[in-house]
Amino acid sequence: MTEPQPSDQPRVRVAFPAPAPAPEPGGRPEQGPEGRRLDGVALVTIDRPRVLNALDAATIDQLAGAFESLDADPACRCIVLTGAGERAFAAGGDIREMAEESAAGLLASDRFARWERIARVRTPTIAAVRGYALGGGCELAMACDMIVAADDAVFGQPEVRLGIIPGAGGTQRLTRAIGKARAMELILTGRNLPAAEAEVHGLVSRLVPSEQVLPAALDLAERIAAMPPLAVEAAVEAIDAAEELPLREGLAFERRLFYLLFATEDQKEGMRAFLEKRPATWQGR
Ligand code: CO8
Repeated sequence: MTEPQPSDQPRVRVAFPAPAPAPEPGGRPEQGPEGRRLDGVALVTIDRPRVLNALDAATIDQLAGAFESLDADPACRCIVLTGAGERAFAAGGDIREMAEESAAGLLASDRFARWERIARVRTPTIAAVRGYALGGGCELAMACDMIVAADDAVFGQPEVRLGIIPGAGGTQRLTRAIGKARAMELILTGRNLPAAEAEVHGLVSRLVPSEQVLPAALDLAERIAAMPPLAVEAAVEAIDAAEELPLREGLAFERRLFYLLFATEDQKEGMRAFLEKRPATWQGR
């Protein structure tokens, strides 16, 4: 059995700018400091592979801190979140830690406030999922804006098997992503959802061979990071609003953001560059 990890030990690694993936197939982005870096892209890694990257309170705190610092840095245009090792993105909340919790303790510590800090960042986020994304791990992936999944990824909300229900958004985000009937079946039985099924039902944006998941997520992030930042931010805001607003209000919100972008230099530059048949240079203004 793994020894409990001291709570002051780092559980999250941040690389910004992220190293480019090694050129050979399946290479991980681990080459030396002289290697190419991806402009505007951050790579955040949950680093507890011995317990399949289980999410204890210290890990979530460190993740929230890392996401907020990157979000506050205008040079960071896209964040990729992944799990260390090949077996898991994250196998859920840390059951060893949770086993000792009480209702009063959870209420008093408002345990999920730190999870909300992760979902609230405005910089686009991509979960690169290899292996298990269960319980809190599935909820964390769904809190990201996009999920790139390996063909060996396994999603699921198995909480019912522990006598609880999802608490970090699983009943809400999974239902919105794959529909009520499927979410009911998965959450009430704790059945796992293999990657191929997750793709068919729209939970993941892209499915790739397992060794390609990080390169594919970093490539997607690099392409997003190269776009005009204010337009990207407005698009994320408008798409997020689609989950919360009635259609009429969502359309009105989208229209306002559309009009607002005509007050940016990037809109002038983007359209001028198109007409002059040259690449645009974005200012983020
Ligand atoms: N928490 C703590 N430790 C874990 C977790 C976890 N969620 N998952 C795996 N581990 C540990 C195992 O205990 C084991 O450690 P050790 O070597 O010390 O025994 C190590 O990781 C390797 O795991 P296994 O030996 O079990 O590996 P297998 O390949 O046999 O099985 C599974 C892999 C199927 C993923 C299995 O580990 C498993 O079922 N894990 C638990 C999955 C689960 O139930 N997740 C949901 C947890 S509840 C939740 O997420 C609610 C979140 C709410 C947020 C918190 C608010 C308080």
